[in-house]
Amino acid sequence: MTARTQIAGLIRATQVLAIAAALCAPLLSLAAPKAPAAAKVAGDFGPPQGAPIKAVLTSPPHVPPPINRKYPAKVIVDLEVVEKTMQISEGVNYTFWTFGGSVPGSFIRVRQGDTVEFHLKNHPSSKMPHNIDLHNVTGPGGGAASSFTAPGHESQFTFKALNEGIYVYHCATAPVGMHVANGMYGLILVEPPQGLPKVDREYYIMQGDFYTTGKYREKGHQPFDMEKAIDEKPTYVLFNGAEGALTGDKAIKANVGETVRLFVGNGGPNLVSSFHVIGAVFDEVRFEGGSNVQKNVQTTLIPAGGSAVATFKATVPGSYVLVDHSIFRAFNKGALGILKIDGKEDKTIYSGKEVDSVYLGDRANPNLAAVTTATQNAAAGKLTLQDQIKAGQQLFAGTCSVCHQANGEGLPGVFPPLAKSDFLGDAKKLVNVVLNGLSGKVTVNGKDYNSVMPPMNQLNDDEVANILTYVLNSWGNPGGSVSTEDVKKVRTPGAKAQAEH
Ligand code: HEC
Ligand SMILES: [Cu+2]
Repeated sequence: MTARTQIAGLIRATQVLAIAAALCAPLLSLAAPKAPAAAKVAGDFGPPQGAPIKAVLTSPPHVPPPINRKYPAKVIVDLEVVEKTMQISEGVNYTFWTFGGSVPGSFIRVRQGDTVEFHLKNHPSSKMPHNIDLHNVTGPGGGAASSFTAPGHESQFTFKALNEGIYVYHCATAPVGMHVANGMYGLILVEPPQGLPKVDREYYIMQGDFYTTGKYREKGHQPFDMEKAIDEKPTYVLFNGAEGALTGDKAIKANVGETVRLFVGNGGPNLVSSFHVIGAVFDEVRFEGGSNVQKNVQTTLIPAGGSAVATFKATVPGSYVLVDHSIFRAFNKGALGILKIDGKEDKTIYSGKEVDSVYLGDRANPNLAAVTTATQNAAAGKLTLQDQIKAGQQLFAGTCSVCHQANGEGLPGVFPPLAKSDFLGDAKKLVNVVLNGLSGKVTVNGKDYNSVMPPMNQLNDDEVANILTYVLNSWGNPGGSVSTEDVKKVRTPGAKAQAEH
């Protein structure tokens, strides 16, 4: 340690002491009343009043209406666990375990001081027992200990909502990670007695990571992969349990001038989320779902098993992309949604001209139905050239078109053309370019290019085959087709070594 750092250390130590002394008095006086009493409004923690009320539960992205009640009540929550197969991505099915039939589970909204009588049912068709741990519950296991429920059974427990805030709930039945990874989480909002400030729109968004034995977008029914889950290597990172849950027709909406409140949770089980809306600043974030407000936030960190409330004003119309800013998750694992703001442009704030494709690529149009059709027909042994071309066209957009352009013309001196390219040779050579990339000098139609095409090996064999078939049959190219088998041979390391020798 040098003399200078020693002195700096000493100064820091004395500063800390001084600050501690200054803080001591107020800390002591704060410590006297118990936590709930600080936010207490007369009578709010007394016995429930009036007739029992049945809680309104909503599936994402919807949020139950504000409570607007002036007294604490007995609130009955009826939640049923259902194990069901749903689409996790276009043409990809997954067997989710759900609270209320959706991932994330039903949104629950109560008022601070309410006495909540919780009924957890487990559907008779379930294969597993389940329970619930609500992070706002003060008591062992957050309710988990009292709610273990076998298939076809129901359990009941009661808790008082002592703390206001937005809280995660989740299943806590062993193996806990597996239950959470299968979608068993949701949010419960405990409103303060006076309610939350009024806004125009409220939405419910929850991130989760998913682990399938097949690769990203590999079609068909995909089982859970325990090994990937333990290694924390998700195949999908998603908002609201499915790729496309918040894009296209399902985008969340607002109008210019409106205030939007997002209740954002992160179920995990493994990843923390760097939640961000591209092109917007959150005016306020209640970070970690707690009572403090941070203003003017670009990206808010949401821990696994944590939440946040982000509020902002819709000012400029257009499509705003919701992402986990750990950005490969957004573009290669699905963590992407859209908030569509309609209304009049305000040129003083933004000049206008919206180009979806800057960020979205093929995700601007989430409908990759032709890709699914091609995969299904291939499995059934009746894949046609037309199926391949149609699927390839959808995949080319946003994958290859970024560089080679939608019309295949490329960009002079930078990206060579694919339209009427004299480079397009046999299938093996083309597959090699896509899977392994290309660098160094190449001559296409008499012009030299000396640049780098990155490997596109994130595409699966079907996708590469369909894209290349589309390229071969477009823009006056000679035709022909590339099969999944052709791609498989080049991808297999042994085959590749052979091809190179
Ligand atoms: C990031 C930009 C980029 C993307 C994306 C890209 N390429 Fe390329 N591609 C290039 C560049 C640059 C070259 C020339 C490389 C060189 O100079 O060695 C090239 C060369 C090629 C060639 C050989 C030359 C020609 O024009 O015929 C083919 C075929 C090709 N790319 C196909 C594709 C296909 C199919 C996709 C989509 C799966 C794709 N590329 C995605 C940049 C890209
Ligand atoms: Cu469970």
